Amino acid sequence: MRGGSMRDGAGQGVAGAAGAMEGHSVRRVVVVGAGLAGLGAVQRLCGTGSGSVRLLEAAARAGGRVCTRPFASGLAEMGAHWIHGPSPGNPVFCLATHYGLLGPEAAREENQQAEVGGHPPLPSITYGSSGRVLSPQAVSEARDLFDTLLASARDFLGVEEPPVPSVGEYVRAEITRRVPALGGGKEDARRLQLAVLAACLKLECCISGTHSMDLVALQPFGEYISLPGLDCTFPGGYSSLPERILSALPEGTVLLNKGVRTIQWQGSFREEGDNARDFPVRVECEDGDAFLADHVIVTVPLGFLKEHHQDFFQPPLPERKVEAIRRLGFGTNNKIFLEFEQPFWEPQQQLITVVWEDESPLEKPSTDLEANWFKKLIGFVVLQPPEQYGHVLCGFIAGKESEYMETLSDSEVLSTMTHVLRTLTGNLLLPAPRSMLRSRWHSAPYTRGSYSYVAVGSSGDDIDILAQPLPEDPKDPRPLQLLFAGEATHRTFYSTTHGALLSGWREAERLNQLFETPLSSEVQK
Ligand code: 6YU
Repeated sequence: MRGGSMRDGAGQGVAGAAGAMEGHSVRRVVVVGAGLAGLGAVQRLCGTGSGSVRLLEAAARAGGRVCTRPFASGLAEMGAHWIHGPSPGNPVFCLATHYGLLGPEAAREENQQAEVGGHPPLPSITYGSSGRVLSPQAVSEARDLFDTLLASARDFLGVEEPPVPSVGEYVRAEITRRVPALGGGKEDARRLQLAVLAACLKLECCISGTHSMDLVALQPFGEYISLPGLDCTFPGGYSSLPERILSALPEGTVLLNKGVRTIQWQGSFREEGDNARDFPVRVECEDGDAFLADHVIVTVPLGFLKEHHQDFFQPPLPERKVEAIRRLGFGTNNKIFLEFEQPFWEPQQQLITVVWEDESPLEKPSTDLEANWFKKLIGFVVLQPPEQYGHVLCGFIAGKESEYMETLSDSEVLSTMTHVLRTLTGNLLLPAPRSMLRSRWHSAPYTRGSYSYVAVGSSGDDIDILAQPLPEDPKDPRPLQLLFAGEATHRTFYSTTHGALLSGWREAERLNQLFETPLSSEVQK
């Protein structure tokens, strides 16, 4: 696979991080994907000035699953919402603080030290499907039980033979054991407790980004680490972080609307008119442009890899990596923003949760998506303060029901949401929301879902296999041709922005270490 005519890119001399250093001895790096992993990688590579870097992004904007849009009188986070665990161990928190992007609340010591295990306590109200507000005591009793069961599901890490394969099966078995005692033995109270537990499982589906907790592996569940700190948001939008990183990069480093079609590796590619050097990797874009490189950091989402890995890499990835891609989970969690003329909630309420009172975690959920998709909605976060956002609720919905919602029109979603809220509040005259905006991460062609989880049949080892650079042979004379970053490659922080950022830094550091050694004669020939 020698030769090949370059219309653009490397053939023109790579600008960017070390454009001035461009020459035969400079390593060329291409990064694919401008989410936090890709931007983090480029940030670290540019910092050293030891190679030339290009970042290729398919979309018309950087940020990936960090995506802030204007909505109502404020902003809507279509993707990442909170910094999970904003404390000194969280690089997103540290970077955002360094750039001055967070509000004064987030900076408070008490905020950073709070241990909430990923479930920050917010003042909430729970509506039942019979159109009434449910007793806070009954709700919190069931939630406390669920939290206890979920915490115990984390104790199977390292256990050779867990009792059941999935978190869902484990939790249900534990609930079944406790059924006689639920609700103090009273039938109505027991039914309500079961309905709240069913709602807790749906919330956990949103957190894990999965259709069902029956798909989430029990044994490695405890490997995910929750950092201390009360989750916080970005007053100027989450996108202020990628934008800030982007603005500090040398001009010309990032190319938007540059979808990559294939990555050829283990090759020997030369630029037209330059026989002095060949490159092992050739990155071909959808528009026909091509970039030659010594190293490519691939940060495309696991959802994209699941769908395209076969054609995306030539030669195909080794079987071990293909199996890891297949086994790891990547599900959908979407948001539905609703703007109201006037709030129907009290000013102090920050969370509105929903319980379908006839449901039980011990019964099979309905598979009739058309009739029941909206029952997967867990409830709403109230965007605050109203002076900044307007009267806006942000609903969350995961799984196949969420994917089905993506196929509906805006007006269908809006009218269903209106119907749901009228049912829950018991107010059949509740005015319809004034406007609506929702995410559609499953349909997004360069994402194909929301974030990763460790699925039944996979383990943290699969995450490490996914992260392993290629070629696998450490003695290969042309090492680190393909490197892999992105949230799904972080063993303990997968599914988060800090996991994504750290993974990008990790791969940049891997290259920076290599760059400290001189180019081998093999590469220079
Ligand atoms: C967090 C949160 N959060 C809600 C929702 C979503 C996510 N996350 P990117 O996709 O960003 O970048 C890849 C780029 O590659 C992209 O720009 C593509 O266009 C591009 N690309 C693809 N193909 C290409 C091609 N062929 N050529 C060129 N370019 C190509 N995280 O910390 N706080 O509140 C949320 C939330 C609706 C969708 C989230 C949250 C996840 C993060 O958004 C996500 O991990 C990172 O942004 C990914 O960055 P990246 O660079 O890797 O990819 C036990 C246990 C439980 C485990 N879970 C607990 C944590 C729960 C996670 N939180 C979720 C909650 C919300 C609300």
